[in-house]
Amino acid sequence: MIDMYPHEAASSRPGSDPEPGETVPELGWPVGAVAERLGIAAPTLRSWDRRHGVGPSLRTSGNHRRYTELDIRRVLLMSRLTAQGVPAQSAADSVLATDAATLAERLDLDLDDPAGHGGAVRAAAGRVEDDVAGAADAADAADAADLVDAIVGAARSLDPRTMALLYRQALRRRDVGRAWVEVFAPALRRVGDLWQEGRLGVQSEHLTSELLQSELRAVVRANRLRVAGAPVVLASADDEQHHLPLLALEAELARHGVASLFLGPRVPTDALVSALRESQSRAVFLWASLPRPQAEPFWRELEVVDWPLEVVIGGPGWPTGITVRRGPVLLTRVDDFSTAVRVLVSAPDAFAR
Ligand code: B12
Repeated sequence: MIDMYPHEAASSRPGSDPEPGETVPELGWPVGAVAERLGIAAPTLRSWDRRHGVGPSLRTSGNHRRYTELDIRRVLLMSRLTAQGVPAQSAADSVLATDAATLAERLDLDLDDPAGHGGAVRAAAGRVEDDVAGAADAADAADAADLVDAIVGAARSLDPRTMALLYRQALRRRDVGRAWVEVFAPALRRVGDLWQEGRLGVQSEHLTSELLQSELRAVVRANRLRVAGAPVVLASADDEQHHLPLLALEAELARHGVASLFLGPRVPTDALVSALRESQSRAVFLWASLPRPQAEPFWRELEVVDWPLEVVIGGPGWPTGITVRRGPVLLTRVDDFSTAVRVLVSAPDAFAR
């Protein structure tokens, strides 16, 4: 069982039988105890209560806050959502609209393993869970390395539940950009290398990427209402099947309030240009993992573009030395995730009114 409340066993809690000599809080948990238990600063807890209504349902006669177990679970969900980049008020709306049973589901409290299997990978996930709940920021680097190891382990043993939990762990303490750079991309590269060396089957690679897609899409969904303005079009180059970096970008752009038109892989180049025109997009990002020809067909298609358009290319497949500067089209090559985000976020919205 992965213990979502690592301090719980050592502490007394309302409604449970006290150990001899234990002091049971009479009404519920005071804010300081909740802060310590969940690793969330007390001022943050007070602010979530005051400003967003996610707080204790009880007060002492002296008007001090007292949290029940259910309140604490709500706070935990609030902290996960905000860590994924959901604005506090939207997170609070979602938390307050969730009933107790669904809350338990959303917190993955049912991660019991009655068959007792899962072995080393599940143990690794448990360790990571404990670390994440209790450790300080300084532990992040080690934590990221543990997560990568555990994700690769879950890929090898085709264990989707553990893998989904690990992805969520990564997103709980980091925004999606950091989670991509520190955890997801390194794990993908390891999985790719192991596949190339013949030490892991392609089914593991599929599982790793399919589950990651659904977690990244959850971040996009959670931020959907924040985005506005002319979109950034996200696509993979021509017949390129790899598109996970586009999903990570879509999620991170959404956190910045930038709209995306996610077209994914295998978009015919003429259809891509039509989409650019119809959506009056401010920029297009093209991903290539596999080698692209120097004479990229898409460059020719761009000749019809007569509005200011930033074309950003990324991924190891692009040859060096590409320059395209045709009228209003500006082509930029980026080598890492954060530069891609910076360039796309600052692309001028020529159609803004
Ligand atoms: C997941 C995956 C798949 C999935 C794709 C699912 C999906 N929805 O995307 C599936 C299983 C479908 C797949 C298929 C194939 N794959 Co594949 N796949 C991968 C894997 C594991 C991750 C891909 C990925 O997202 N990479 C993105 C990041 C994590 O990695 P990166 O590009 O190396 O990152 C560098 C930079 O790009 C930068 N960076 C990282 N993130 C970001 C983000 C942004 C925005 C920017 C700008 C930069 C940046 O940092 C890194 C440099 O320090 C890679 C391994 C790998 N190393 O990429 C293999 C890999 C790309 N695949 C490979 C191959 C060969 C294939 C297939 C041809 C296999 C086959 N025979 O069918 C097919 C491709 C078919 C096609 N027409 O496209 C090879 C490519 C080798 C090559 N250079 O030619 C790789 C490298 C595996 C390997 N080690 O050999 N694959």
